[in-house]
Amino acid sequence: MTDASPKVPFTTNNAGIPVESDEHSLTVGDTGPILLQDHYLIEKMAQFNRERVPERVVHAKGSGAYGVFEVTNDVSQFTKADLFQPGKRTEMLARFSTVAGEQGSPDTWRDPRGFALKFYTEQGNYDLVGNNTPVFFVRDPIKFQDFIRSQKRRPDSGVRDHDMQWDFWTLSPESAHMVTWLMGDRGIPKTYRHMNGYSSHTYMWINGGGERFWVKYHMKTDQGIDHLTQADADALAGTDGDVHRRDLYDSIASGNAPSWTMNVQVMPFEDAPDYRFNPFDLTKVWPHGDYPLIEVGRMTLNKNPEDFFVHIEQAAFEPSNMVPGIGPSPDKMLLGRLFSYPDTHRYRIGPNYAQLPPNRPHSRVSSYAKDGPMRYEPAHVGAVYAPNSYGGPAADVERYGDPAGWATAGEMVREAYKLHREDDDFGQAGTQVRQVLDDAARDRLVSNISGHLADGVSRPVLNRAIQYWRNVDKTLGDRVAAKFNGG
Ligand code: HDE
Repeated sequence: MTDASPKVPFTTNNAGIPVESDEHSLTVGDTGPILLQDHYLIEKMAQFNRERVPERVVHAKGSGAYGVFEVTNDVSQFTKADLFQPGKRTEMLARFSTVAGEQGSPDTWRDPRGFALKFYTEQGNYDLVGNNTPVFFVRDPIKFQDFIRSQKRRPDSGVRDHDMQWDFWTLSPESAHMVTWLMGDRGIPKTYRHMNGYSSHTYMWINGGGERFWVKYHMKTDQGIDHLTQADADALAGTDGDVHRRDLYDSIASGNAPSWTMNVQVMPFEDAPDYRFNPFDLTKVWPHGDYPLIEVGRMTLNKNPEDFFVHIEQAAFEPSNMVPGIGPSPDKMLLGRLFSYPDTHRYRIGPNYAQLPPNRPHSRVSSYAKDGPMRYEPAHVGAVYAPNSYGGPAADVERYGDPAGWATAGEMVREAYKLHREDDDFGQAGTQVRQVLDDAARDRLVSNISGHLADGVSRPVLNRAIQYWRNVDKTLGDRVAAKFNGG
């Protein structure tokens, strides 16, 4: 006698075999011992114990959706990338996220937001894995791990600690520009739909004639930028920790598809060496007066994932997924990321993660990779080695031999970037405070900074933080100091 009523299908086990009951284990008599032969009971318990994959070590809490990218402007003079050619329409996946919080953390904590895009192009997946800020806290990947640990939990108490955060930031002055963004309105977007996305890094574009350009991407929300105040965010953290996840899902479900306009700033290849800032320093922006925005296209998210775990928890974004016409730049942080993302995916979801639904290309895959856990798509390449005389694929050096690189030479050193004439750690942060923010936004910035500093930051670190803000902008620093009896 199954539990299924006539109107629903009957339950099976994982092998597709109809099961007798989801209510009662198999026992001797109604009070007797449970029988080892109740393999369905065992399957249910064993499967349950293995439902978790390790969460992302950063960006664990997030949400995503599928959509489409449509080119709206001809940028073929700058890139031969297929997805950016006039008239092109490319399916895509986006995932938005916070950074420091674990999977169960509130959507409304003050934090940068991940803005990860995967374009299923005709030449393989192109992944643009950015944030909702155009800069980042550090400029060398060797410091990233330390930075993240300062934002997470103390090793002794296991709780987060503002003293750790400010200790790291005030000892790493290159963080000042990003911390100014973080402590401002962009640090808590109203929803994932009301924030911009940025490549942050500089990338290379190569056109059909082999000419190279440096570019920075800007994904400007068509919903308009909007934020939550610290007080509203704190309240929501207690009453609705998934508010951003729910908003994105419900908006798309109700047909209110959010969209973003993709723009790029384009720097001629030869401008880089003598530009006033180091154009590859991730803590710097390129003023739009130097290199204005050029529209490329529009991304619209219009399809919710059928299954959150399958499509979003297992989504694997990697900056190393760059298609012909797009390449890296000398940005040390980007080069570090080219290793880290595939490495984290192999660890988190297995070596064949690229075959999972959100990650599998929509174009032909002809790689010689084979076997390994959970592999289910054969290689279809006719031989298991290259070169071979059995019709297996061969790299087309003629068409794809350009390594999208740049000339380089020098001794092996461990040192900071050589400074360009306007490079420093506080200048662009100060410009943002004085020229980009209005009075109300500056007031909120002072309030957010001092509120964050007032929560558990020790006096020596607090003193350094006040000087850090005075270095950004003297008036701002004095206003913060005044909140602590003049500093
Ligand atoms: Fe990440 N970052 N990151 N990051 N990052 C990860 O990969 C890393 C950085 C960003 O929705 C991890 O899949 C290094 C900058 C996003 O699935 C990991 C460095 C920017 C996401 C990783 C950085 C980002 C991640 C952890 C310094 C914006 C979520 C889980 C060199 C330009 C993607 C994972 C998603 C995730 C490494 C810094 C954005 C550990 C080594 C800068 C949006 O591989």
